[in-house]
Amino acid sequence: MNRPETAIAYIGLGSNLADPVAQLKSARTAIRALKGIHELAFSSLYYSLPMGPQDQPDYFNAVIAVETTLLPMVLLRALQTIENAQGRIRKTERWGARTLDLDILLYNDQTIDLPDLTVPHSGITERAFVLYPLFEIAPHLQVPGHGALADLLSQCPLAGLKRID
Ligand code: ROI
Repeated sequence: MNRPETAIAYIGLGSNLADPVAQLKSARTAIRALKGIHELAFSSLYYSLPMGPQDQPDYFNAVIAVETTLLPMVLLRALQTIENAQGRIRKTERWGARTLDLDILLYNDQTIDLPDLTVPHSGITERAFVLYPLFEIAPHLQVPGHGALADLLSQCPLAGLKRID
């Protein structure tokens, strides 16, 4: 039987509620337990100030690299199931606090523009809490449509981001 094709995907993790560090760690465990996913690398955890509304707790962020046989929308649904299992409540307010946010940042070198999924992630170029952990595990990445990750990072202020482990 043919082996299914694999892709390399980068997933951003963020949390600012209900013990964020524990949220990120259990999200990592849940991602690793998904069928059709193999972890390649997990960044340090980062402490970051909220982007968007400031009347919410500070965030913790990380990035995981995986090899996967899951197609992008299947991966997205699997990640949403993990978000929901960890108590994510989707509010109408945009950019509010959340127990767990899992975003597909990159999927191979694909550009995806679907109603529920934009890859590369639309905020990737201006988010220090995405660029720095991504750079830690994949310093030579090219971001489709945006050039070298290293160049994006050099133009992105740290904005209070701190590596914590
Ligand atoms: N701000 C930070 N620092 N980290 C996040 O993960 C994060 N996620 C979001 C918004 C609300 C945009 N702000 C964030 O979705």
